[in-house]
Amino acid sequence: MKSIGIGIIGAGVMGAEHARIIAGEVSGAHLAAIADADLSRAEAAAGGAKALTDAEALTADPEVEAVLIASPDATHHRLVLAAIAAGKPVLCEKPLAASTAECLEIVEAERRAGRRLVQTGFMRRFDPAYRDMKQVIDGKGLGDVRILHCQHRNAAAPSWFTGAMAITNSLVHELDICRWLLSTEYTAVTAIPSPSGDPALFVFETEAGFLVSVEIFMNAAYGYHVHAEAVCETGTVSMAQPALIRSRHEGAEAAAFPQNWIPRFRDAYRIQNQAWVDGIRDRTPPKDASTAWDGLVATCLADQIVGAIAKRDRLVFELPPRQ
Ligand code: ISE
Repeated sequence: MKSIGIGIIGAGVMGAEHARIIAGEVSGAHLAAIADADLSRAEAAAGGAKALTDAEALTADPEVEAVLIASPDATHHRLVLAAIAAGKPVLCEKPLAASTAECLEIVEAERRAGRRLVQTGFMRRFDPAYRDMKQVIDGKGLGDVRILHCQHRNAAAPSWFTGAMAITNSLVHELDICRWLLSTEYTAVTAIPSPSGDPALFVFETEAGFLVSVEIFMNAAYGYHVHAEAVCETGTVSMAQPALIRSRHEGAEAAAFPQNWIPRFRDAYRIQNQAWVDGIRDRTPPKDASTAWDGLVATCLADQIVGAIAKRDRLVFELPPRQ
């Protein structure tokens, strides 16, 4: 079967990482082109592929059979719609779009196209640690889940990060992964920012009755650290610590934390991208992948949390009718 030509939009940190993965670590596909407003950045990530400045031209290029979007959040809506209009499968980095209304337009456009074209890049669903936890939870050997505790810490928020982005750009991962991990929907949240706003604590209620606690800490200083522990009826299951190696020296043990999420989720990105490519080749999207609807749910809940966080009251979520 012939190799699928992938076009990547955005050559920043994530776009360059996706280019590296598609070119070197994914079978059945190759990097056909990469576009970025900054041509030198696109060229640096392109290897031998085409480098462009025009995202629309990339999507229209006949050698580009599928599009991977890793450009700034605000551009996702327009670029996903363009890929759907061109009939090309699209993997869009989270968030799917900046508002619920924009996500609804995408869900509707995909419905009109008559086939699954959109995958939202919630890569944690492909992370081996989350997948192993889900297997234990679904196996019911520990009984039902009572509480899921999650920590999501970044070493330092980028300079362009706004307060709301702790929710729309970081908390969205927890919004997606916890409903996937626990196979339930959120019903309500109580959000409690610390006096300086960072970290913030969120306690979610779910349809199944489980509680989910989430700490979002954008400036945790010591490194990047994501952790989850499910407390079940007869035991707990949690992730091992995120460092890849552990060293012992002079009576002490040490394990280094990564500075950002890329080393921690390197396997997840590779497995996600391979599953996306395999799904295009088999015309069967990967079973666990986050759909356009899942992208909408995350953005819709995030929007409501941003609107309510200052009030500290319990917020009951509302979702548009499922399409
Ligand atoms: C970043 O944009 C990501 O997507 C990371 O996975 C997340 O952990 C981080 O908090 C976000 O800012």
